[in-house]
Formats: sequence, C-alpha cells, structure tokens
Amino acid sequence: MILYRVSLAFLLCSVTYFSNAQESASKPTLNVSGEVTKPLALTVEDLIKMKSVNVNMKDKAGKEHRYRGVDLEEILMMAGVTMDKQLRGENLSKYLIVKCTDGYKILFSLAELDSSFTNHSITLAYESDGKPITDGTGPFRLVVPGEKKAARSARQVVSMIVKSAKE
Ligand SMILES: Nc1nc2c(c(=O)[nH]1)N[C@H]1C(S)=C(S)[C@@H](COP(=O)(O)O)O[C@H]1N2
Ligand SMILES: [Mo]
Repeated sequence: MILYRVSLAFLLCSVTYFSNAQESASKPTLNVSGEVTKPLALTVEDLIKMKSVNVNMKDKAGKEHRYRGVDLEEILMMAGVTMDKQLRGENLSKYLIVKCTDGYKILFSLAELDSSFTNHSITLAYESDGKPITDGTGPFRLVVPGEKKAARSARQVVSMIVKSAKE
C-alpha cells in the first residue's frame, strides 16, 4: 500500500514537472545581454504587461499594418543600458546588435535609440493587426520609422546584445 502511494506521488510529481518544463520550453524569449546591468529574457506575456505603443508600417507589397509593442528604449532602460544622461563620452561608441532566427543581423548605435537624441522611437512589436505575430515573422519584430528602407525592421528577433566599439 505504502509502495503504491509513493509511486503514485512520484508519478504525479513527474507529470507536473514535465508539463511545467514543456510550458516554459514552448514560450519563446527575447534575450537582452552584453553591456547591461540586468540581462533580460522577455516573453510576449512580459511585454504585454508593459506600456504599449501602436505604429503603422507598410510591408513590401505596400500594404499597411498596425503593430503593437513596446518602445525599445524602455527595454534598454529596464536592462540598465547606459541611456539618457549616461549616454555621453565613451558610451557614445556603444551599439546594439539585433539577431534574428534566420541569421539576419542589424545594428543601431545607442544614440539612434535614445529619445534625447532622436524623435524616431523604435518599437519592439509583438502584435500585428490585432493578432500575435506568427507566420514565420514573429513572435517579436522591430518597427523602425523614418527610414527609406524597411531593412532594419528586423523580424523574428531572438536576441539583442549591447557592445562597445573598441577601435
Ligand atoms: N529576420 C529578418 N528580418 C528582416 C529581413 C530578413 O531577411 N530577415 N528583411 C528585411 C527587409 S530587407 C525588409 S524590406 C523588411 C520587409 O518587411 P515586411 O515583411 O513587413 O514586408 O523586413 C526586414 N526584416
Ligand atoms: Mo528590403
């Protein structure tokens, strides 16, 4: 009887453990690392809890889409990147490299992302036309306004790394 109870408890524990592991494994995260004081691993749920912004952007075919997301500057502030008053002197040679699932990579200097330098705020979007971004372009994408090409509006973003140009 005791043996039966122990094995039942074990079975229940393993079921709970594996279903939890499965749940966290199935949630894609966006990692923010490098020269940050607080590295982040953000899920769509984390972003939904933050202050949201809405922006429109045309796709390659000229069709306009409405994106919802979070201001990239806010995410960098949350990670403790040297923004705002700290963005001066040597810190002006820092940059953010954005990496995507398909191997696509783009970068911004930190000053391009700081509202004390520019009015073009970049959005880290998690929703397009009211739906989560799926179909191989999500779940995270950047929407970069004010540029003639959409080439830096990176899709399928998986990580963002802050680095310092040494030379
Ligand atoms: N991950 C990833 N993002 C990407 C690209 C890419 O090849 N891979 N192409 C870029 C280019 S060149 C353009 S023009 C836009 C196209 O965005 P759209 O899919 O909304 O039309 O995505 C940009 N983001
Ligand atoms: Mo493009």
